[in-house]
Amino acid sequence: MNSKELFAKAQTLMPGGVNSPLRACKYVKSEPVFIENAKGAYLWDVEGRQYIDYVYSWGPQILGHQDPAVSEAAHKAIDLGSSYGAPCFGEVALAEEINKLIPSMEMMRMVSSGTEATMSALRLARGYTGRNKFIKFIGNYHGHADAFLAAAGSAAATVPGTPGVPEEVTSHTLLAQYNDLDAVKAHFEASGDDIACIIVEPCAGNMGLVLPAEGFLQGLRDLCTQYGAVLIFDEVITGFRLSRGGAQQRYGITPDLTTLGKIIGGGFPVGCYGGKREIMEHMAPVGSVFQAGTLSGNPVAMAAGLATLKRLQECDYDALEARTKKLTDELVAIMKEKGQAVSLNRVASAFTMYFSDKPVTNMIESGQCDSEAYATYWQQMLAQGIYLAPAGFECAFTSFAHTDEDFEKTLEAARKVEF
Ligand code: KE4
Repeated sequence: MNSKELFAKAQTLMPGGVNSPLRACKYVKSEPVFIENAKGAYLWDVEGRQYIDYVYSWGPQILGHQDPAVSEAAHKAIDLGSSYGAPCFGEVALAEEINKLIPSMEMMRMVSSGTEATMSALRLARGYTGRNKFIKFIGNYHGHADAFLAAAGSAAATVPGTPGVPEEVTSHTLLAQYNDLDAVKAHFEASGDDIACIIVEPCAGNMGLVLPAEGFLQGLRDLCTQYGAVLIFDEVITGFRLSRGGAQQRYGITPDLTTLGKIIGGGFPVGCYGGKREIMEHMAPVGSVFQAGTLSGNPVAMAAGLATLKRLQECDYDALEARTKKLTDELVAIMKEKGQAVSLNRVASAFTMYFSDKPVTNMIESGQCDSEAYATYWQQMLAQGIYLAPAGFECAFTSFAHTDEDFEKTLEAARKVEF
């Protein structure tokens, strides 16, 4: 069956024909292509068409698809069994490697998704402080746990509200615009002694890429310290993407808890939350805050994640960042030659090109971008074999598998886009 036929059948079996809303390509007024396999920087669809990938499974495949060391580790692990439901070496090895690369994570727990990581971190912060309220930022997406579905980003940014989440649940969710430190201060002045935590994407990736303003993260750190609230960095995207130590290493701010996902699974379902030992020891079975998971610490996922982190220590982040900057600078120049007003946010190997003549520093400005222009751009780039995120509220990612020739082909395709 071709993609069209598969999509028609999929829609009779799954809502929207997908297992995650973004993949339905509604934002770009298109139907999805069904992928058959992937290798390095490339995807092939079920009709054999090749694409240069800039989605990389929404971030995990920073090494490129089927990195030999990661594949070998996963194959070796699966030959020893797929899941034990008991402690195994891989859990200890991956936790040790994460602790080495992110020292603030003195103690941690593996789960099976970023959502599990953030929902557990929130529960822990509430259990540790005995407080209920928490602060999140409009346009930040922390997965789909109820409490976070208030002005969330990513796919949630494209659906009006979220039926099914009781008002009582989100009544404890305090909102502020990203980069608006005064709004955060106001929340603490009003409810400081009932605010358990701030959860923040230290570099936002779910309203498109939005960088933290100078002093923003330090301001959050200081406020949490002042009011005894827990600072949670949601590094599901930024972890091992912005640097080998994530955003907290790049920006030099130490959170109390960190959540991870995506890259640490090497393409397998893994999430992780961790941080100060004193806080983490409130988790069962040591403490009384409960969280559990059948496949937490899955041995195959642990092996793939560990192989990924080991390989990343051989990779040149600065070189990839420089190459990504060169690509995006040229992309912007091409769009401007076409008379398209674009502004681009980039950090390390992640970027978003907004169809807007204004800088994008929060969700208000992101929402004012030209979504029609993005849909046109996306459709024509896909037709030329360039696979971009099918939504304007996402990041594009480069990988260590991208070659200069891939970037040149991407620019060539952009030159041919007609608006
Ligand atoms: P998962 O539950 O999807 O593994 O992770 C949730 C999550 C948590 N925190 C951040 C900062 C995230 O970006 C995510 C998930 N990211 C989206 C894309 N931006 C996943 C893709 C999708 O929903 O299909």
